[in-house]
Amino acid sequence: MERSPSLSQADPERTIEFEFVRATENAALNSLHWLGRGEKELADAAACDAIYGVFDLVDIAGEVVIGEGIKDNAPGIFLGEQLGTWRPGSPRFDIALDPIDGTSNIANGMPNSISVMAASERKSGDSHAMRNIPSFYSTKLAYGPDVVRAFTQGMPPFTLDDPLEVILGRIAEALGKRITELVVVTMNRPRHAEIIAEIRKVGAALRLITDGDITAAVSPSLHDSGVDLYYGIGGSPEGILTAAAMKALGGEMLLRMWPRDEAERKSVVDEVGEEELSRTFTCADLVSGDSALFCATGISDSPLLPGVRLTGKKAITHSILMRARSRTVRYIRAVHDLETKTIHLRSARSDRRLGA
Ligand code: VTB
Repeated sequence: MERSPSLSQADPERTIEFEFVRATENAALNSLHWLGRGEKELADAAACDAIYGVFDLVDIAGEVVIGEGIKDNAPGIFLGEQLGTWRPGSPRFDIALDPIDGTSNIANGMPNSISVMAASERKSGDSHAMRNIPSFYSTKLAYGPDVVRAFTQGMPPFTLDDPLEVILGRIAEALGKRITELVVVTMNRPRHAEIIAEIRKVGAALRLITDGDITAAVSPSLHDSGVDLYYGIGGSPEGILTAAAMKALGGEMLLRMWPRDEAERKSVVDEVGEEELSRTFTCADLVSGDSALFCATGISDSPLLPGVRLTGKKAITHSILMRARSRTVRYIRAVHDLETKTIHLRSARSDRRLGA
């Protein structure tokens, strides 16, 4: 009798997803030493080393389609790099990653840094499942599933060009709140001066953060985050990672490229054309297909996840792991025994023993 393929063959995401948690856990554990030491590049390098180290031992054929480095001008895992062993028969994944979102935060010992990865399975013949947005920054507006539901039930849609008063009015209507009860998060930046003034004028509460807009944009989609809307101009690659999470959480994000100056505007137009530049992308445009997994581990505390806790000879990590196909969201609290736990690093000849 011919046996049907096992679930892990038919849907390799189901088992491979746990390797992604190992990777972000190890990135968090390996970079923790750099918390508050003013060395953001060394923190980033430690996180990258751990991610490479995990995937050097995992049978996938992963291609980095959204990497870092270019944006931050830092050491990093770059676009086009391969992760995994690429052994024949290994499942093919497009990978987006930010080994540390919030490197300045970690360097300054501040909250809001996570290690984060997303992936999408690429079946043979498929083109890239994740879109690469060529501008350095994008405008992003992210809201949760209750607002999405209100739209499907007939609430008039809003666009990125609507005044914030209209947008906040609709969000409040969808959530059954008054505008004054809404909480909006944005990064504290001079480029947000107008947005900040407008939100205050309309009367919503504003939480200003220094960095890390993936956790900020995902938080309206989490019930207990206390955040109703994320709005602001932040990194474009971070937007793709956010989109993968949104697909699993049922929230939505509108994203439009925001060139910094005329020169960037021109280079974006040359690359993708005027129409793409002014287009508003939704999460389904940014991560197409039904396969998306998103995984993050807290390094320092954020609305999404607590940071790493060190308690004597143990380290406790908190991760979130989710898949768009099943929409299962797992919160994984892992207790690592520092006397036995080792981390495989690409750079080292032998595995790093954390407690040593
Ligand atoms: C943004 C944001 C990131 O860095 O890219 C930001 O998306 C950089 O903003 O989450 P500035 O150029 O204004 O400093 C993060 O906050 C962290 O990488």
